[in-house]
Amino acid sequence: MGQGGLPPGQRRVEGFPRFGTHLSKPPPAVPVDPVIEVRGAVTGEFDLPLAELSALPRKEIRADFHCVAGWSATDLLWEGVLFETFYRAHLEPVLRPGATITHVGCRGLDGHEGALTIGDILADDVLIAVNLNGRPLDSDHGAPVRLVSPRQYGYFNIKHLSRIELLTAAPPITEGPVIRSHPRGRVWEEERHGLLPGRVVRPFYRSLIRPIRYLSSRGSRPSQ
Ligand SMILES: Nc1nc2c(c(=O)[nH]1)N[C@H]1C(S)=C(S)[C@@H](COP(=O)(O)O)O[C@H]1N2
Ligand SMILES: [Mo]
Repeated sequence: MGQGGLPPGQRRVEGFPRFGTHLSKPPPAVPVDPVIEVRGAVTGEFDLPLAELSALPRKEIRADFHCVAGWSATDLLWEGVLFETFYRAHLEPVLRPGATITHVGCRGLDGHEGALTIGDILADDVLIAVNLNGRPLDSDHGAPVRLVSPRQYGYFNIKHLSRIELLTAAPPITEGPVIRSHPRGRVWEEERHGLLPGRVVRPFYRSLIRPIRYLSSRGSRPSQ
């Protein structure tokens, strides 16, 4: 175990900074009638209005949040719909007959994306989160909704979730060998990197925290 009950190689930060591959780009505007685009191995692709989420039961999760670069925000309270509940209600009934889903590709309004294995995304603590600490998600943290998978590094916790693709095979690797994200990114296994042991890349990733935090805060929009 790492510092103070954190996963290996993680250090606690104060608060919950905006951080991401978006760097200093401001968060995307929330559409007037947001949808989740459902694509891939379904009988017919469709756009599901986010308003439909409110018909599903809500769940609260208290969890720490771990970025692969090495910072952790602790004791966050998320509220939303369990991804599994959403999957059973809206995706399972429309799967292409005979298709075996191995991964679910998720994408945000800003284009950030990642594919979780079906087992990881159906875990009992993975949410489509609507609220953070009792308030609607602000644009820094993923408005209108984001994926929250506390046992995986931040890069799988896709903000501004707007597209889901049901996949029958692992997606092709598009990153180069240096910054190669691990295909599962489980925090307790320290799966930081696709090719190198997590411990080895710690110092390099850690050196990215300050510049990325600085840039990300520059793009931050004051919350309403
Ligand atoms: N849409 C989107 N989601 C994203 C990112 C991003 O750039 N765009 N960055 C990821 C990374 S690397 C991290 S560490 C977390 C940071 O979440 P936060 O900004 O709410 O702290 O968001 C993740 N989800
Ligand atoms: Mo991250």
